[in-house]
Amino acid sequence: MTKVLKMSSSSRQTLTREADLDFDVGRVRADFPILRTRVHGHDLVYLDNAATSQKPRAVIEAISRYYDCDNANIHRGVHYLSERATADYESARKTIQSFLHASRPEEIVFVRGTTEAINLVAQTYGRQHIRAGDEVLITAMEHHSNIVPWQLLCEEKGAKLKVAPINEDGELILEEFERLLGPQTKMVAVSHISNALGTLNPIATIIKMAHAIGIPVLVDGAQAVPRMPLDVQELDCDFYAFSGHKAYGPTGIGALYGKLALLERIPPYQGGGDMISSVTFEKTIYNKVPHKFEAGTPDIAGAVGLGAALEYLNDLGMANIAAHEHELLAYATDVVSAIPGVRLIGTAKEKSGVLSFVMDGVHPHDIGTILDQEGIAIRTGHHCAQPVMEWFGVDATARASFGVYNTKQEIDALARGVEKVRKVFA
Ligand code: C6P
Repeated sequence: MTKVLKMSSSSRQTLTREADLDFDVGRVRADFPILRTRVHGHDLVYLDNAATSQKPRAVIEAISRYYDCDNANIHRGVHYLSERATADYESARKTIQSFLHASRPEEIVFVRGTTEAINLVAQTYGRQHIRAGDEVLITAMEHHSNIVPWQLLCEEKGAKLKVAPINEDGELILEEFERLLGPQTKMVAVSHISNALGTLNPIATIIKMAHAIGIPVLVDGAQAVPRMPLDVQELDCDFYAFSGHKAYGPTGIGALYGKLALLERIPPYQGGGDMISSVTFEKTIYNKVPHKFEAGTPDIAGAVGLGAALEYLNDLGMANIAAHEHELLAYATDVVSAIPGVRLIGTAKEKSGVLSFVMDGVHPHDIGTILDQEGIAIRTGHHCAQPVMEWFGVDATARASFGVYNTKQEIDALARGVEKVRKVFA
């Protein structure tokens, strides 16, 4: 049941129009010191970008420069370093704003990553708006981070988690999704790109459908931010969550975009320093958005590193990155699916960045271990998306995921490795 990935002619035309044909992967690779690592006597082939991506020198140096020259706590001191650190942190917020095309920096809340962003929305907007009998609508391909926070909320409130089904290619069945939207639905939460299947969801259509009956939409953008141009205003999503570490930035930092009017109406997530404007034992007045959601000393160096990562991606051009990864995925789909005994898991027409597969008679962990001996890093397991694994009738898959620095030669190495696995288990 393998299929060759296709891209709609309109998306392909857009990418071709905007992509710069000079995208030079050799130059990009030179920006990533870790790619020179040798693994078990082989050049590293890093194909685990959906788990976390490697960091360009620009990011490593920005973090190091921050600690060398600017380190202090932010929003608190009047001294020189504190002002510099505050300026660095707020400038990173502006970089994220412009990367996502949000209308104002106040719409960007720093969080630890996608997981924290979704929990923040569930525990603030969700607790404020969802009551017994209400419904939260997600899809069957969500990551646990976009399932469990809603389950926790539904348990607390006596609400129901509804799951829109997918077809055998791993595509959302839009008519079913629309049928499940109803007067009880109070929130929709959907991944932009599935980490387990690579499916690129029709987010703009989903948002229009939900908004037609006044329901807000949270988009889990963990896999989309590093892979495609984004415009949250054009999408008109209410919340957009992502992690820095998948977008070539550091771990421990990410961002939540929220429409300003929504963020202003919802209560804080955590209490502590910096999220207040005044405190007495009787009453606390909260700080303004976005600081209301950023209690305690944040990951300042992380924010600086994330800002540097998004600037780096902007310099490469997101349309170039999307076109490059599309080419890699199409090539990998062809060569890996041609190997006897391989079955792709996730064959949506619109896909990005991720090739998940299983092999007859071989556990995915064995595929990963044999590939590691060849210097090839992939992820094996359920990818924190157990319900979608169950839907496909597998416990786990082997998953190669691509990034800006990957090449067709590396995919050839992957194919040779998979061929070797097949022979070992023949
Ligand atoms: N997926 C993967 O290997 P955090 O851990 O908060 O940075 O991101 C969570 C998350 C949420 N949504 C999607 C679609 C994701 O892919 C992830 C992280 C990694 O696929 C680690 S499980």
